[in-house]
Amino acid sequence: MKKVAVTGAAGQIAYSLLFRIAAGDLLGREKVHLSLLDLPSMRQVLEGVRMELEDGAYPVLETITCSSKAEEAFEGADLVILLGAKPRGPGMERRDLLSANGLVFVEQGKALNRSASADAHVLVVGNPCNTNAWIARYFAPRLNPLRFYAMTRLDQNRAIFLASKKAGCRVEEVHDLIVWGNHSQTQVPDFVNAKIGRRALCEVIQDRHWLEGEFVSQVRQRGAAVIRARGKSSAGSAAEAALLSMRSVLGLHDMGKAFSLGVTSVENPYGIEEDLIFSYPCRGREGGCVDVVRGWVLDAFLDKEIRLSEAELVEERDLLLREVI
Ligand code: NAX
Repeated sequence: MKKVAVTGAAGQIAYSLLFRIAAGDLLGREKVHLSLLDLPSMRQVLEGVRMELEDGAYPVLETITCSSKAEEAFEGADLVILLGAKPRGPGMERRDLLSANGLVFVEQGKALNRSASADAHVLVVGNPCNTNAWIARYFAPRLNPLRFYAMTRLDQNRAIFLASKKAGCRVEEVHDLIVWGNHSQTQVPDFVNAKIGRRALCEVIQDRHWLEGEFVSQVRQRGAAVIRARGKSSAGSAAEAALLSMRSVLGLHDMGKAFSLGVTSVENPYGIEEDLIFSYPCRGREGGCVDVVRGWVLDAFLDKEIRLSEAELVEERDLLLREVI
């Protein structure tokens, strides 16, 4: 049995994610203990979520616990999915959001350090997810630093869909289309190393102007477009991406294939600052964890964009070091 702790469990991504975990979409037939964490003000909503999970009568769902205390919720957790974060309020600048969530992730990092399994895999979804993952890792030195991840899989999936639509092919024919860098407006969808079937994506979609312009910008803007259309941010697609990220990390999905994930890269082959949680082409490793895929070509366009994303992450980290930590 695995204990899966989910924060922000009364929120909208959780409402798409928890029932799928209970149905076995994360761990197959392995039994699950779901540990749900949200703020004290959400206790009643969380209780309703628990009731609905019970009403699903899911065979793999062994136990459900609800808490508003992080240390209690993370106790012995094997897998941790951090959805809970402060949303950006009216008039709030990105730096205010960074500081507000910085404080949340300092506390959650400390709580993970005190009570989670030392081998836990920790996936951060709550934004700004790369820097939040960096803080949680910083304050949880007892845990394996290579098992802190930031979710960029939704960006990858958005890029795959868009490229397949343009090329007129099926989504599963698109390979190695990953996203580099920060989960933000500086993220870099990599059309240079991507393939469609056995051919380079750039051979199939020869319109370089579209790739560098509209393609990159549509992937970056897709989250905002969903908010404009739905009045709420992506939830179903985010839950799918969270499941895929965890399954890939555990070696249950995409073995041998490249996927996007924000990770700490030791002996980084691309010259990115190693301390950052940066999205790379990753590959699952037998027994869990991931390796950064080596040998990808960064042409002048990619290199320039990737350095901008790196600079943004350095700035976010340094702001936190100055103002929060
Ligand atoms: P919701 O506002 O629906 O839910 C967030 C939940 O977190 C709320 O129930 C809130 O009470 C709880 N919460 C806040 N602070 C908490 C804390 N300190 N401890 C425990 N719980 C806490 O947001 P939702 O739509 O579910 O999105 C969750 C997060 O995912 C947001 O930060 C959002 O920006 C981020 N996203 C990240 C994506 C990614 O690709 N990395 C894409 C989807 C999403 O935008």
